[in-house]
Amino acid sequence: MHFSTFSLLSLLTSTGLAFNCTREAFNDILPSNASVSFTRSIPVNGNSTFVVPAGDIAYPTSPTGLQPLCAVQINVSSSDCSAYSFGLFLPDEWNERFLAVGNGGFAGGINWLDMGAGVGYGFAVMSTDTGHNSTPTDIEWALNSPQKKIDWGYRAMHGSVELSKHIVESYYNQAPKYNYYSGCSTGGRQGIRDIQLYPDDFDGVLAGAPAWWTSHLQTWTVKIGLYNSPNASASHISPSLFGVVGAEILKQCDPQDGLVDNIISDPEGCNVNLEAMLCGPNVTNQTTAACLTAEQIGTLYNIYNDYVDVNQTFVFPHLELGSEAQWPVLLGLGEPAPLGTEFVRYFLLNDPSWNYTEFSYQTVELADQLDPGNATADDFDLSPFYHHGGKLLHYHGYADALIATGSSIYFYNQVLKTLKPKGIDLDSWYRFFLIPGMQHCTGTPANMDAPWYIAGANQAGTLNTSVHSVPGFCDAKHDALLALMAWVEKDEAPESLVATKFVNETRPEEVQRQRPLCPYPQQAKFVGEGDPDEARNWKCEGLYSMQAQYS
Ligand SMILES: *[C@@H]1O[C@H](CO)[C@@H](O)[C@H](O)[C@H]1NC(C)=O
Ligand SMILES: *[C@@H]1O[C@H](CO)[C@@H](O)[C@H](O)[C@H]1NC(C)=O
Ligand SMILES: *[C@@H]1O[C@H](CO)[C@@H](O)[C@H](O)[C@H]1NC(C)=O
Ligand SMILES: *[C@@H]1O[C@H](CO)[C@@H](O)[C@H](O)[C@H]1NC(C)=O
Ligand SMILES: *[C@@H]1O[C@H](CO)[C@@H](O)[C@H](O)[C@H]1NC(C)=O
Ligand SMILES: *[C@@H]1O[C@H](CO)[C@@H](O)[C@H](O)[C@H]1NC(C)=O
Ligand SMILES: *[C@@H]1O[C@H](CO)[C@@H](O)[C@H](O)[C@H]1NC(C)=O
Ligand SMILES: *[C@@H]1O[C@H](CO)[C@@H](O)[C@H](O)[C@H]1NC(C)=O
Ligand SMILES: *[C@@H]1O[C@H](CO)[C@@H](O)[C@H](O)[C@H]1NC(C)=O
Ligand SMILES: *[C@@H]1O[C@H](CO)[C@@H](O)[C@H](O)[C@H]1NC(C)=O
Ligand SMILES: *[C@@H]1O[C@H](CO)[C@@H](O)[C@H](O)[C@H]1NC(C)=O
Ligand SMILES: *[C@@H]1O[C@H](CO)[C@@H](O)[C@H](O)[C@H]1NC(C)=O
Ligand SMILES: [Ca+2]
Repeated sequence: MHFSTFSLLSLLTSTGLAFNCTREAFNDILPSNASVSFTRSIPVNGNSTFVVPAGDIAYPTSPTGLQPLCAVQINVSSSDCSAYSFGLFLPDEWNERFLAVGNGGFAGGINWLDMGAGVGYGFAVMSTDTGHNSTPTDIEWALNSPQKKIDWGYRAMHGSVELSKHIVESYYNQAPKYNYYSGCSTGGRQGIRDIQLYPDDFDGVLAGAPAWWTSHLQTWTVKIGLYNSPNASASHISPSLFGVVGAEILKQCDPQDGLVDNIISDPEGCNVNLEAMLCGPNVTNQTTAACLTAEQIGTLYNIYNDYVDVNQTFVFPHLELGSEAQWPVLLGLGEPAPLGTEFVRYFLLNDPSWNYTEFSYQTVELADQLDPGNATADDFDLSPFYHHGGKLLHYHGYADALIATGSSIYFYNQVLKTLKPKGIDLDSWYRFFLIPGMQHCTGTPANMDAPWYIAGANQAGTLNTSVHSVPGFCDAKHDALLALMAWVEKDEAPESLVATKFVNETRPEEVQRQRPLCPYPQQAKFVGEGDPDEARNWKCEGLYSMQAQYS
C-alpha cells in the first residue's frame, strides 16, 4: 500500500489579514450576544509561549514553540443564565483550514495545549470551555443548571464552531476551505454529537475513545465501582493486586494472539483461566498476597463481563483483558468513582445527598429517559453527515479502563446496522481503528510497551508542550489527522495507520516500535519474519475476535 506524503508546507499561505489582533477589531465583527475577553499576539521573534490565563484549572499547561499568531478569547451568552467561552489561535501563516479540538470528562476549560498542537499544522484552531470552569471529575457545576448541561452537551461546541468560522473568514478575508475536528474521550463524544445535530459543521472528524453513551457510560461507572467496593468486603480487590492480575492476564493472553511481544493484540480472542490466580492454603495477608480469593475472582468475572441488568438487558460492555493497569481510576477507590456518582447526583438527579448504595437499573432507565443536556450521542443515523461528504475517523485503545473499548465497537456496529439497509456502506467515509495496548486516549501499560501514538487528541502534549504531529514521521501514514485530511481532500482513504511507541514515551527522537493499525474488523498480523517492531513486517489480513452481542 502506498501513501502520498502530505506536504504541509505547500498548504501554508501568507494571507493579508483584514484587521489587527485587538479587542476592538474583533468586537466589531461579533454578534450582540458575544464579546471579546482578551486578545494576545504571539509575535515574530518574540516569546513563543502562550501563557494560559490563570483559572483554567482543567487545562493549565501552556503551549510553547508557537508560530506567530493572534490569540483571542470570546465569551458568548447562551441563555439568561449561562455563557460559554472559546479560545481561537489565528496563525499568521494559515493553512486555510479550521480545526476544533475537544475536552475531557466533565472538564470546563479551554484546551489551549491541544490548540497549540493544532496551530503547529497551520490550522486556525478553536477550543471551547463548554460553559463552565471545573476539573474533569467535578460535576457540581451542573446542579440545578439545565442550561449549563446543554452547553456541555452540545451547544457550546456548535456555537463556538459557528462563530469561529465567521471570525476566521473575517480575519483572513477568506472562508476556511475545509473544517476539521479532533477530540478524545468527551472530546470524541463532542465531535460525534456535533455531526449528529449539525452535519455540515465539519468535513472531517477524528474521534478517539468517544464517551458517546453518556446515559449508560456514567451509570456503568457507578456499577463497576460497586463490583469492587467497599474496601473491607471479602470480594474487594485492593489496588495493590491489580498488577498481579495484569501480569497473569498478560502471561496468558499475550501468546494467544500468535506472537509473544508483551502486547495483547486480540483480547476478545483470549481464553483466560482466572482461577490460575486463586490463592493456596497459606495466604493470610491480602495486602501482600500475590493471589486472589474465590470472592475476589468473582469480582474479576463481573469486571470482565458486560453489565447486563433486569430482563437480560445489555447496558454496557465489559473492560477488556489487558486493561488492568488503568483500573485504579474507576476501581481503586473503595467506592464508585466521581465520574459516576457525581454524574448521578448533579447531572441526573440534582440531589447532592444521593448515595451510590441507592443505585439500581432504574438509575440507568432514568438517565436514558431524561438525557440531561441532550449529551448522549446515540443517533446512529449519520447519513446527513455522509451526504454532506464528511469523513469520520474513529479510534479506541484496547487497554482503556475508563471507557470500555466495546462501546466503540458497539457504536460502529449500530451505525452499520442503521445505514447498510439504506444502501450506505461505511468504508468510503467511516473507518474505526482499534489500538491494541493503548489506554485511555494516550499511553500503554508499563508491562506492555504497545505502539499507540498517532497524533490523536491529547497525544502531542504527552511528549512535550511544543510538539505537533508525529515527530520524525509527519505524514498521512503515521498521523491520524493528516490521514483524515488526505481522505477528505484527496480521497485517499486510510488503509492502515502506523502507530508509534517512542522510547520512554518522552523521547521523540527515538522510536522503540511501530506497527500498523487496521480498519475494524481487520487486525494486523505479523508476516512471520523480520523485526516485529517494524511496521513493514505486518499486514492487515486477520480479523479481530468479537463478541456476538456487539455485532
Ligand atoms: C494594524 O496596526 C498597524 C500598526 O499599529 C497599523 O499601521 C495598521 O494600519 C493596522 N492594520 C489594520 C488593518 O488596522
Ligand atoms: C515567556 O514565556 C514564559 C514561559 O516559557 C513565561 O513564563 C513568561 O512569562 C513569558 N514572558 C513574557 C514576557 O511574556
Ligand atoms: C461571560 O459573560 C457572562 C455574562 O454574560 C459572565 O457572567 C461570565 O462571567 C463571562 N465569562 C467569562 C469567562 O468571561
Ligand atoms: C447569538 O446571536 C447570533 C446572531 O444573532 C445567533 O445566531 C446565535 O444563535 C446566538 N447564540 C446564542 C448562543 O444564543
Ligand atoms: C503451608 O504451610 C505449611 C505449614 O507451614 C507447609 O507445610 C506447607 O508446605 C505450606 N503449603 C504451601 C502450598 O506452601
Ligand atoms: C499485611 O501486610 C502489610 C504490609 O506488610 C501490613 O502493613 C499489614 O499490617 C499486614 N496485615 C495483617 C493483617 O497482618
Ligand atoms: C421485565 O420484563 C417483565 C415481563 O415482560 C416486565 O413486566 C418488566 O416491566 C420488565 N422490567 C423492566 C425493568 O424492563
Ligand atoms: C479504600 O482504600 C484506598 C487505598 O487502597 C484508599 O485510598 C481509599 O480512601 C479507601 N476508600 C474508602 C471509601 O475507604
Ligand atoms: C454511602 O453509604 C455508605 C453505606 O451507608 C457509607 O459508608 C458511605 O460513607 C456513604 N457515602 C456517601 C458519600 O455518603
Ligand atoms: C433534546 O432533544 C429533543 C429532540 O430533539 C428535544 O425535544 C428536547 O427538547 C431536547 N432537550 C434539551 C434539554 O435540549
Ligand atoms: C528510560 O527511563 C528509564 C527509567 O526512568 C531509564 O532508566 C532509562 O535510562 C530511560 N531510557 C532512555 C533511553 O532514556
Ligand atoms: C519537543 O520535542 C520536539 C520533537 O522532538 C523537539 O524538537 C523539541 O526541541 C522539544 N521541545 C522541548 C521544549 O523539549
Ligand atoms: Ca502478543
